[in-house]
Parts: sequence; C-alpha cells; structure tokens
Amino acid sequence: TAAAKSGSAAAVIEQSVSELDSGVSRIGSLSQVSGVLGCQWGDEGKGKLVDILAKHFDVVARCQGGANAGHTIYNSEGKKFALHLVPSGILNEETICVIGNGVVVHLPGFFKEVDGLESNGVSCKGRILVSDRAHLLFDFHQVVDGLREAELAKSFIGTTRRGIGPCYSSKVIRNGIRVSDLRHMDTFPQKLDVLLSDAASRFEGFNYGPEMLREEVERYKRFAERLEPFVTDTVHFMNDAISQKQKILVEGGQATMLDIDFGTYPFVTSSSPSAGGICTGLGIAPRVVGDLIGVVKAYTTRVGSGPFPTEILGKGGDLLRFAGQEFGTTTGRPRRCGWLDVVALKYCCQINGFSSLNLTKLDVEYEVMPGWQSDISSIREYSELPKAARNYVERIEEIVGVPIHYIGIGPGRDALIYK
Ligand code: 2SA
Ligand code: GDP
Ligand code: MG
Repeated sequence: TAAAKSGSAAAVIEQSVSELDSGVSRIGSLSQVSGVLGCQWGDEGKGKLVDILAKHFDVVARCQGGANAGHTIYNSEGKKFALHLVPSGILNEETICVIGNGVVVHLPGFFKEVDGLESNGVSCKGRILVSDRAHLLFDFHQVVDGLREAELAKSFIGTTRRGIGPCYSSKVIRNGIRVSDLRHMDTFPQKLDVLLSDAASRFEGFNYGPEMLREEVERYKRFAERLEPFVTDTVHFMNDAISQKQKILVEGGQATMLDIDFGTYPFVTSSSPSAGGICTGLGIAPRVVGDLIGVVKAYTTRVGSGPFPTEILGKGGDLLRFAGQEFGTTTGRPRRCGWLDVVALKYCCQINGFSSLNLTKLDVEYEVMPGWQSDISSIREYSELPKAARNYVERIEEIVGVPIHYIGIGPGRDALIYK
C-alpha cells in the first residue's frame, strides 16, 4: 500500500484498520435479509463470500439445489473445505445454518459431510437445521440420473449425477418423500415402493426387488433417528428470526444461467437459483428480502453441456483452466472456460435486481492490457490496482449498471478488496 511504501509502521496500521473499517461498514449496512447469488453458470466463488459475510449474520440459509453444489472455502489458517449441502456459514461458530424446504437432501451425503466437518474441528451440533418439508433424495435418484444421461446419449445434459433432476421430478409429480415422512415409518415403505417400482418400470437397467426395499427401509430407520435432532419447521424458524430482527444471509447454489426457468434450458439444473428461489425455498415474503449480491467471475466457466457463446476452445481456454484451477468442486470435472459474457450478466442483473456485485478471480484474468502484467493477489486497496484492471472493473459496472463493491483477488478470507 502507499503507507507501506512510505515506511511508517503507524501509518500502515492506521491504513489497514481504515481499509478493514470500510469493508466492515459496507457489510454491516447490508439488509436484514440479504442474499448471495451466482450470475453465470456457477462456481463464481459464492462460498467464499458467504463465509466472509457470515460472521455479520445470525443465520445462513440454503433455499434450493442439493449436493450438486460445490462451495470451496479456505479458513484463516488456509485449510480447505468443500461444502455441498451444508451452508457456507458453518465455519463461523456463531452462525446457525438452515437447509430450507426448497433443498433436496441426500441423507448419506449429508451425514458424511457433517462427519467430515466434525473430524476437522467444526462443531455442527445444534447449528444445522433441516426443513421438515425438504424432499429426500435417495440413492436410486442418483442411479436414475445416470440412466437418463445415458439414454440422452450425445445430447446428455452433463449433470453432476447427484440425482437432482429425478428428485425434483418426484417432488413435482407429487409422489416425493419429505423429511417429515421419516416420522411415519409405518407408511414410509409403501411410499418408497411406489418410487422404486416407478423407476424399475421406466428403466430396463434398473434392478429392483423386495430385498432392496427392505434394506433401504432399514437404512432409513437409522437415518431417521440420527436426523431427528436436526429436523425443524424452518418456515416458522425463519419467520420468527425475521421478527426478532436477526440477520439472515441466503446462499444460492448454481446460478441464474442454470435456472430451470431463466437458464439455457434444457441445459440447466432443476431448481431456481435466482432471486425467486429465495421465497419459495424458505417460505419468507418477498418484501423482507433486501440486498442481493451477485457473484461474477472476471471470466466465465461452465461445467456440463449447453450453449456458451464466449467459450475459448484450445490453448486459451486451457490457460484459464489451469491459472484459475477450474475443476468441479463436486465431480472434479474440468470446467469449460471463456470470456466474460456481459450480455448474459446484464440479463442476470435484470432478473435478480442485484444491489451490488462481487467480481471474483480478477487475479486470474489474463487479457493483455498495458500495465496489467503484474501479480495483483496481494493488493487490498482498490486504488492500488493497475489502471487497466480498474478500467476493466469500471467498464463492467458501466455496462451492467450495478456497482461492484467486492473484488476477489485470491481464495482466502483476507483476499477481498472493498471498493
Ligand atoms: P444437475 O446435477 O442436474 O444440477 O446438473 C444440471 C446442470 O447444472 C450444472 N451444475 C453445476 N454447474 C457448476 N457447478 C456446480 N457445482 C459443482 C462445482 C459442479 C461439479 O461446484 O464445481 O463439481 O462438477 C453445478 N451443479 C450443477 C451441471 O454441470 C449441469 O450443467
Ligand atoms: P461457488 O460454487 O460459487 O461457491 O464456487 P466454487 O467454490 O465451486 O469455485 C470457486 C473457486 O475459486 C474456489 O476454489 C475458490 O476458492 C476460488 N476463488 C474464489 N474467489 C477467488 C478469487 O478472487 N481468486 C482466486 N484465484 N480464486 C478464488
Ligand atoms: Mg461450485
């Protein structure tokens, strides 16, 4: 920083405190109910921002999607965490994490994630609430996901194969099984039998018999017992928290270009990762939702098939993939890479009405511009960025008409410039 260059220790401390203050006051002024949503095709760095913001919020809630999401976070010691179903507020001890009614919950995966967090010293006890209305995603949904992809052959979607589409199909066709159904184990086997028989009659490759049902029911009896302390009427919880003036941060999974309504259909996910999903996925009123921060990468990535107008094929794409470490957090798949698509970003801003943006991975952007060949990852003040980098940020603001308040220049908690 300028102070560091001038060499005075007191000036350095004073300056870093004032930089911190500007960031904290910006975060502090976010609305009581705020949200962090993806602006492209996912993996913009939502998890990192949610983790940073979480200590200023009482509750962090997921409202849609499931374990298809992959949110990578580094804690202050640089330890890496990859979260899928558990909200990215979990690393902040004071935060309560809600898995809302709009989420689809794969219990074996959920317990594995909780065990992994606990064994890494993150206490989850009493801190994760799972909606009694959330739909259960069974292993068979994952099998069906794979069978559907195989059936589509060359036109496959490129799903994460986490069973998301098939589980939301069960929900919408109205024979899905919800978390609250685990409290009625007498009727559970019959409900599961309907789902499994359906899958077996639809797919030749799906083997199903009484032994499979019996084993799955026994497994779910054990899961039901273990899940009970987490189960909550989260609609009630969220609305109570709002009346008690608690601060709530909603964490989006995936992104608007993958939205079932607004994305590049049919190459989309099966939920609503844009603003509307917040109300339907948590049971809170639109008028309580305030600031929404859109997270956008300085370039674009997408995993899976589907249109990608600014994709860079060949060497250029490879360069971005390696510089940005663009590999799926859930599946490890290489992500397709390309230029920032400002037309798509503008469309996304229209749909979601963002109050500000978090531009991420500016440190990775490799466009050759005068004065921007340097490593910007240790810069913490906007004015210290190379002129070409600032021009880039300001041009995006100008085109999309939303201020960029947060700029990512590294994966760590401290690697954020508050503009
Ligand atoms: P699905 O599994 O039915 O939701 O897949 C449908 C489309 O949605 C895309 N999708 C994603 N895109 C980016 N990131 C996601 N999460 C993981 C990550 C992905 C991974 O953080 O890296 O590890 O591969 C995610 N989840 C779903 C998917 O690619 C399909 O295009
Ligand atoms: P999410 O799904 O939107 O939460 O994003 P992912 O976690 O799947 O992918 C984003 C990746 O970029 C993660 O590995 C983050 O640690 C990393 N990341 C986030 N912000 C930045 C940034 O500003 N610069 C760099 N180099 N990496 C970042
Ligand atoms: Mg991701």
